[in-house]
Amino acid sequence: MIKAVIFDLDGVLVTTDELHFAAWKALAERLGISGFTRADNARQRGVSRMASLEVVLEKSDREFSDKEKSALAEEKNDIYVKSLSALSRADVLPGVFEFIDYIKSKGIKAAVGSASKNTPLILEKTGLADKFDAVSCGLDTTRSKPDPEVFLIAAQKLGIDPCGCAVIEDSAAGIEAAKTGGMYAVAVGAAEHDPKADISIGSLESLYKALKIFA
Ligand code: B16
Ligand code: MG
Repeated sequence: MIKAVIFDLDGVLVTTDELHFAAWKALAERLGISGFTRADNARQRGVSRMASLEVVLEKSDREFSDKEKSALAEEKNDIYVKSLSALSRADVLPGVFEFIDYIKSKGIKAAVGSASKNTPLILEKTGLADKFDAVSCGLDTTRSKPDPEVFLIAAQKLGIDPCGCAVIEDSAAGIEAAKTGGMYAVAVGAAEHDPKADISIGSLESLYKALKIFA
């Protein structure tokens, strides 16, 4: 029986996936890397900042030292964080507040499981901060998705066994992490049709509407 839902952040709760794309694209252009596309960005979903940087740098014909890579990751994060200044409740994806209230009315707990180190800032700016029983993010982890660590920490903070948790994810890395962690995996958005997911649906809003039919 599902006792908790662990929500991914970027691309599931909030539209920040688009802001990540814009910031990486700006960095790529600054480095003279042309042709950084949405297909490249799809490989950055759910994975850490440094792993995302590698996706950009593999399109370059020069090598970068570890020190240069750290500076580039920081440069991208500065661009990204600046773009978060305009973030508000309007950037929360459709159906999110309703879905969280719905599961809570059924006694099911809600947590966040995100690779992003900017999770606290994003939750605060979007009015989502007080909606969760636990938050696990890139600030808590040493390994990133597809390692299950971020979801296992969320389950631990909730005090619920992994097998009682359902993860909602928009990335292949996140779906794999949920399954490796022994959790139920729901694929939405960009991860729709992921063969590793237990169920797959276009959006959280569609999932909420489907649940309400049987409520
Ligand atoms: P940051 P999620 C992930 O968030 C993003 O999908 C991924 O593109 C990003 O690289 C990662 O967070 C790290 O984010 O640079 O803000 O620490 O989808 O796991 O909520
Ligand atoms: Mg995501």
